[in-house]
Amino acid sequence: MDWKLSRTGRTTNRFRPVLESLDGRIVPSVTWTVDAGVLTITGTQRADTIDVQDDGTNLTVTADGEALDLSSAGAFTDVVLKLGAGSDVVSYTLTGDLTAGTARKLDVELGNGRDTFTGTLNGNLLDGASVDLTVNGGNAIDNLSFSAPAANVAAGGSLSVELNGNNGKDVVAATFGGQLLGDFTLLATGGNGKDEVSSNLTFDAGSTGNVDATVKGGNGKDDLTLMAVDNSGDDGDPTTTDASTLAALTASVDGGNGPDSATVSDNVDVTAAKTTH
Ligand SMILES: [Ca+2]
Ligand SMILES: [Ca+2]
Ligand SMILES: [Ca+2]
Repeated sequence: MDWKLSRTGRTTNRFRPVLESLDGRIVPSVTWTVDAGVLTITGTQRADTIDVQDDGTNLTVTADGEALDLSSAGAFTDVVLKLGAGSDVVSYTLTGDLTAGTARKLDVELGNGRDTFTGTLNGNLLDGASVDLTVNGGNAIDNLSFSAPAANVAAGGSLSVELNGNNGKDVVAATFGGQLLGDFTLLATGGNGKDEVSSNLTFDAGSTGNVDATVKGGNGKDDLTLMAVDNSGDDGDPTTTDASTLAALTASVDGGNGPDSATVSDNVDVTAAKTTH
């Protein structure tokens, strides 16, 4: 650049910096507190987007695209997310193996509004590690999903997932696949309204743990699925039928009130629903 031109062109400085005052900020933002080991993240009455990334040791929380600075939060064991009204979007992703002995507890209250929750385990639960996830959709049409397509649960570990659509026409879906040496508990409910609740579970060869899976439609005409594929005893020979090596497998579908339909595997008990195997 010609500096002489710059000097003479002062009044048309094209690099003028622009500063925006935050004093007049109208939109309230997500806040957090830590009390007695519980990190509570509170959303606004508008649409919030909260993403929780869990590398198996540490959590990184992003709210509306901005990372929350939790450096002063100290130690916490439980995370509570309260989203309030608005169409909120919440995601939790385990990106690595959950460290042995770690207890991860998340409680997500999506509140009013059409909300979306996506839970994903892309890692295993190592010895004695546990994930305890509870999601309530609250009122309105909610979409709740949990997916752990290849997540082994080691000895002494546990995976507990509760997804409640609550009021409104909800879509609730849970998927698990992996070798289970510990405990697996699932409760997926539609609540009031015409809901679609599905669960597809596969327990890989060598699984010796406990399975307790329940799908409930609640009021309204619901479309329910619970497939519990028990490959625990698979010896690799497709011509033989292998006995389960799971310590226990309890799986049930309860349609509740309304003309419900259930698609289930043979090991699922069905109450109050037209059943398709
Ligand atoms: Ca909100
Ligand atoms: Ca809701
Ligand atoms: Ca519902």
